[in-house]
Amino acid sequence: MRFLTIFLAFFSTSIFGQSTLDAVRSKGFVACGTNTGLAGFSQPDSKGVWKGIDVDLCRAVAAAVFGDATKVRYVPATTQQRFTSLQSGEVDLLSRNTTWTLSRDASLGVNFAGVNFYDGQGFMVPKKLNIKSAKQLNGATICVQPGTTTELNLADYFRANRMTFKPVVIDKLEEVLNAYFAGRCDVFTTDVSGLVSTRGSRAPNPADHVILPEVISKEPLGPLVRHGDDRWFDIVKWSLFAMIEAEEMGLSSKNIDQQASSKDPAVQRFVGASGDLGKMLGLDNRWAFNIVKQVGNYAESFEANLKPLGFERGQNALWKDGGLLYSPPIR
Ligand SMILES: N[C@@H](CCC(=O)N[C@@H](CS)C(=O)NCC(=O)O)C(=O)O
Repeated sequence: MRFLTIFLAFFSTSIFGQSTLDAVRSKGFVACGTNTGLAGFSQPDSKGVWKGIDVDLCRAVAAAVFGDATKVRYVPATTQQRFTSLQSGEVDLLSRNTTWTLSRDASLGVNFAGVNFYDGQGFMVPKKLNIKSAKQLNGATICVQPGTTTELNLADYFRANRMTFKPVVIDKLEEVLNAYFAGRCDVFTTDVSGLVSTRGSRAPNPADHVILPEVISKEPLGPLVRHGDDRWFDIVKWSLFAMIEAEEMGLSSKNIDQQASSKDPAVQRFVGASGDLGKMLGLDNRWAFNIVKQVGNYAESFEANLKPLGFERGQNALWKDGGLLYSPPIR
């Protein structure tokens, strides 16, 4: 099955000649693979408008390609479906709290285009169990979704610490959460961001649940594209970098109009007033201006989507502020 989908993806991009950029242009929208609903990352609001930092990346790519961040069609996928959805060509990119690992990068026919959220795996437990450390979880019943790095790290962690656990593996997020909140498992484990997000947005009473201090893995989350189309890979990669670089340069949706006439050569290049950086990507020279004007810089996206859920910047601060976010030069 996996080979078939990689084979199909190869045919759809390489043999029939149409690049992803051409295909996206002719259909008039970016098909973006998202989560089925994870507050702060990708989730429709009460009016059905998709919101979140992963959604903002889809919007940034649409702003870069079309000069219009609204030209996105969102295609939700579960943990299990997400890679097939990209491999088969159903979506043009996947922007969905997905961890970059060697095995995914090398064996699924995909390329990770960067990291938009540095994370790690954690454990959430009901406060009333009075558990203070993951080391006390020996014998616990643990809810987890299949097809995730979570499932693999969980097994490693328990083995390394000579503990046992009973996995309760459930495909749909909704159902895993129902199982956990109904007490059918003692523990829910996923990326810490997923714990914070679901506790804040889905727990009947968020204060009844604690996230244990241990972070047992590295989960660099980011967008991915299919192998075999470097032009599209570059566009997605630099759309993310443009949001990070804009923050570093102090360019935001609020000031970019006035900065467009700046005499600073770096700003001139960024907004497309000088040079041909957009053209080099096969885009309009105002590609990055459009991203910042319509979507905002990384900090604006973080503040709008993650701050309200209680997230701090932490590792997701810019490198110059002690975090890990770093864009190569946009020049
Ligand atoms: N980052 C991990 C986990 C990502 C993941 O899918 N987490 C779950 C739990 S927060 C999720 O988003 N589920 C939503 C869904 O299946 O629709 C991975 O890439 O495997």
